[in-house]
Amino acid sequence: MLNALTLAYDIRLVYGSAPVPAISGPAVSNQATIDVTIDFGDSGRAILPSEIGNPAKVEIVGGTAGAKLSQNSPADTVWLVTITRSGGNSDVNVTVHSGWYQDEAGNWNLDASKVFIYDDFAPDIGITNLNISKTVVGQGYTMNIKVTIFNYGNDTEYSNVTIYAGMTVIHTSENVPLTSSNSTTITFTWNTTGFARGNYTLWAYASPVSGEIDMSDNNFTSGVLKVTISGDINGDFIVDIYDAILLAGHFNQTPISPSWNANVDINGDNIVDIYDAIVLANHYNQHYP
Ligand SMILES: [Ca+2]
Ligand SMILES: [Ca+2]
Ligand SMILES: [Ca+2]
Repeated sequence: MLNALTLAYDIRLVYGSAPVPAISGPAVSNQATIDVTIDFGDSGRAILPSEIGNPAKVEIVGGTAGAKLSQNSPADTVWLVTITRSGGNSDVNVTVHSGWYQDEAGNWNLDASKVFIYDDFAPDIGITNLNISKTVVGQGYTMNIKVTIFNYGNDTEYSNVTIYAGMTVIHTSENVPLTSSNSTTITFTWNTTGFARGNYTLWAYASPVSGEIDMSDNNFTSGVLKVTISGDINGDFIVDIYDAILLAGHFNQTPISPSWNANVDINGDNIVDIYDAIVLANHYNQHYP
């Protein structure tokens, strides 16, 4: 008797209310797409792809529902769907309309709606380029690294920009002022003294500014830089005739020369001359390992 009463109470508790859909997603700034989770609040019925974006069912205004990213197995009652903004700049309103989705007890779902607001000038910065002056540098010599940051937002922002060689921090510029809708470039001369020979991935990171949401463009990776034996111009970690041929072929050249190659300018003084040849000669036949 007691068990039967408990069972009846449990049934009423579980099936007594209609499904309440929930719509959630990230705070939106100026992303072109947003990932929105639509939870139908009941596992009793699978949701069909045709019902997502249907004006009478799951209506999406101001954007286009893309492919479903995940589901709540086995029934598709929780959808994660990417919505692409119409024209890239409209607010997106997601509405689950009432009266089309029913739970096992025959109750219709309730209405739910959420607006994702587009802000064209939300705080957002991004690194747009990382330029290295050479791709092969003799151990102990210097090279220049330029990092370009763009401020997409409405206000002047300040960011700390950190440059890495592999996982090692080689430079930090703090509170770099970034004016609205403008690029800012910081230049850093890296002295490779003390860095082991080998390949380094150079990359930079700009710390997020207050209110920034889109962090995907706050780091930028360049190609690989070789720190090698001084005199190794072609980056094969041996100083030999092939490097000497390169040096001879670019002799007397400067950055305005049509075939200028910064890697040949071993000492980095913007001319390929006898001083580079002396460095090469001093390390001739050296190799690593
Ligand atoms: Ca950003
Ligand atoms: Ca070489
Ligand atoms: Ca030189």
